[in-house]
Amino acid sequence: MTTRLLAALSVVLVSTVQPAEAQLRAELLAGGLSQPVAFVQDPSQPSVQVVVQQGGRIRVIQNGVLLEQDYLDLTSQVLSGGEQGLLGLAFAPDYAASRRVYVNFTNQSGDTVIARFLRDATDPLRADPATRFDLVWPGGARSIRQPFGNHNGGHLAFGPDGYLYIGLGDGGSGNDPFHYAQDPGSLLGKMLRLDVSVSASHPTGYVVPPSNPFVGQPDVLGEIWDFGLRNPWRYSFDDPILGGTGALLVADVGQSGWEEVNYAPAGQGGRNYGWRNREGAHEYIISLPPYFLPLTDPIHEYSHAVGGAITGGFVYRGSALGSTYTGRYFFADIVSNRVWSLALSIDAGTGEATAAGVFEHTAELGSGAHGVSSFGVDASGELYLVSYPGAIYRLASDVDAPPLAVACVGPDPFVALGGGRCCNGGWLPPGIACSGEAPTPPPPPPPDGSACVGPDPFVALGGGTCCNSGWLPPGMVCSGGSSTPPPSPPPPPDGGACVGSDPFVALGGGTCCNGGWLPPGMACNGVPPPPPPVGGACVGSDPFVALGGGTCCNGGWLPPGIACATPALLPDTGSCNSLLMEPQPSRSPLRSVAVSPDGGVVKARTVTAP
Ligand SMILES: [Ca+2]
Repeated sequence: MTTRLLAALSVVLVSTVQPAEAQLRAELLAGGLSQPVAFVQDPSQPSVQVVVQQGGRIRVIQNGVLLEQDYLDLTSQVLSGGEQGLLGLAFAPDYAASRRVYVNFTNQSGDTVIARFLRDATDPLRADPATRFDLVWPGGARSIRQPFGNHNGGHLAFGPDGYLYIGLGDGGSGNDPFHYAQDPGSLLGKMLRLDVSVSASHPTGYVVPPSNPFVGQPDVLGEIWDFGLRNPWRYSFDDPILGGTGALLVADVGQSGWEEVNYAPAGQGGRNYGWRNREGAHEYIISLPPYFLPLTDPIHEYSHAVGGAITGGFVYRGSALGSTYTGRYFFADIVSNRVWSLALSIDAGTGEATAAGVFEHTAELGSGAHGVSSFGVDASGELYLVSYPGAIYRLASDVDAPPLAVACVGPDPFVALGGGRCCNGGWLPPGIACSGEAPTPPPPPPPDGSACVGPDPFVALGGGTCCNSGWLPPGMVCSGGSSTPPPSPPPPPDGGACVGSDPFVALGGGTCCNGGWLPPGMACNGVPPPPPPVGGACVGSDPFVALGGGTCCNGGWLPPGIACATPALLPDTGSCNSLLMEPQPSRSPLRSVAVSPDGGVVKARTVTAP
């Protein structure tokens, strides 16, 4: 079976069905952590991840082992507690070469710093604290003023476009009292997009990408990518390197009633996610207008009867959970200790998504669902839970993910081969595994009624094929589309036995010579053949049994009542073949004809092939 054929048989589906229950489990990767808030893959070393602790330490996990030595310790520079602290980290996409890593923390003044460090020049498991450079913001400050202690955002992530995305909360208090999230002159309550691939000596550490959506509008800060966020607590890109779409998903923590997930197709900025004019998809405080319309509603929201503060995760693009979970977005609520995933139904024309099939995983994840402050993804796309009480868990599948419950269209095309297998909506031939399962053995021969009756009549030609209760001669293909040729018999050994029965019996008997039959009278390797029996033996069984029994006469069968004439020598040339096999096209009658020595047909049998 060719790869091409298998590919043609495969059907790619987007799952909108709910996964079976109790499929996932949380495997402890590392414990002993203090208030972890992020788990980030080192892009230069697949076996290394770092864990961001809110108090200021950045830990190293190498090959699943938490190391003693920190990647970086910013404890003395961080104001931590409540929603403040060291909150986010992102490695530059070119980290292996540039050694650049970015962190987001609350400084001792309570303001937000985005600082760049370089990996140590000699130790790949450390950052060099002496290389700190704080990005310089419009107006010249090296930090972003936070009017209140809460709603600092804190996440950092590079997009597929190579730009650094910084999610900032509305500055705090409650209900965004200064309407910052709709203020075009404030960085607060926004998603920012920066190009940080500037030289080491660049005075601000970044430039505004000229393609940012509000560049050229004098009243709007060019750094702004999106408006209307309250406290974006974790966002991610559906990673194209792992097969994702590049979309941006932003979880935004709600105020009084609604937690929300926002979605934008790849490269689609300039959106207004609504806060504080809306909370979730609900009109909220409208005493001041939004900066611009339209407002973009979340693709998913849940009420405070369900949870109290959302933690955004990732679109799953790994393999350990099985294809059932591919493309599902995972998220959690750190207040109610719950974890869910949802399916994304993506419009092929617009790239916009709608959410469907929300499924809760809380019970099956056990303690892994407790206090999820963040999610992480490793180099293979596998998903991790960051549990704020102090542990990292890896998501795993409790059982092999079952095939999707999608029926196959049309009849099984492999019936003639013993029966195919319906796999995720497509037919597989016998013996081919479905979705990583062990191959199933071909089914047993078909039951009576479809099995072929009697022995293979084509043994002398190398062996026939049983096809839908009829025998086909060698070289003919059984209907059903298989191009697999029937097995051919092994060649006889030199000087070996001949295959099948003597085709020259009616002429008096051939000679088996080096694996082939010679007609009567021919010598094998100079050795004369034995003389034929006097009168000649008759071929096969008596065809006149039903009439009372025939007579064998000079090698042929005579019907009852006919006397055998004086024995005579058989002709020494075979103008008539003793046994005639007529290859026929498939679905045509096959005729096996025995011819008497004098040329008369004494027996004819028809086998019908379908
Ligand atoms: Ca919103």
